[in-house]
Amino acid sequence: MIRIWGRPTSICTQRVLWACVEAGVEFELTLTSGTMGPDGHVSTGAVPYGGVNAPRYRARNPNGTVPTIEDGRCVLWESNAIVTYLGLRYGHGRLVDGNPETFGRAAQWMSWTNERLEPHLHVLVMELRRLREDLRTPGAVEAAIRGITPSLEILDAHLADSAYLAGNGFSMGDIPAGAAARRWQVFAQRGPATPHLDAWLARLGEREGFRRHVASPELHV
Ligand SMILES: N[C@@H](CCC(=O)N[C@@H](CS)C(=O)NCC(=O)O)C(=O)O
Repeated sequence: MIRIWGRPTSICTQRVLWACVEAGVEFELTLTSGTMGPDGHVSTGAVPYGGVNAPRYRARNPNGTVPTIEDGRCVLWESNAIVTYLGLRYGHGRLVDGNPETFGRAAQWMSWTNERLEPHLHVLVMELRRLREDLRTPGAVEAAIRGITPSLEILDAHLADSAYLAGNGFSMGDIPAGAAARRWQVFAQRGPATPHLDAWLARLGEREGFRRHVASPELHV
């Protein structure tokens, strides 16, 4: 049993929860956040889950972000690092396949997701759902859609020739981008046609971890 601190609406936490299901790892989730609670974002007056400023939390994760995990004596933060750890420790044949090339390609798409997709998705979720209306920035949504479009096209072109991101089988590399693509799908008002990305998301939609922790639009508020 590992411990996870995070919140179900955090895309970084979703990666870890989904990876646990893939690897068959049992976990206990402690709801934790400095910015979001059951009723939404602090800017609207909602009360956050809290916990991130507690000295014991900061000792585990000095950034005060979520997620953080504890597995015995191993404490980790940074969701891609956690997914990688879960893959190497518990997910052989499910998240990693032992081939350095597949591993490298999976890691490549995981970093790429943080660089190319997440900043724009963060703007979309904040501007369309979370922030109090008078705090929103005119034009920010359009700029985020323009910003993310070339990367969605790169993803779509890659998936034209590859069933999954690191090859023909599912791997840890599909988790961050898959959760990001689902968030995009929930918020996409307009954007490029991405038939191969859509087909890949439909394949991911058949996976238990995705269904439980990523699929519902309520997890993207
Ligand atoms: N790169 C870090 C980002 C950590 C991060 O910024 N997490 C967000 C949620 S996705 C967070 O802590 N938000 C503030 C909060 O909920 O208190 C990771 O992947 O773990």
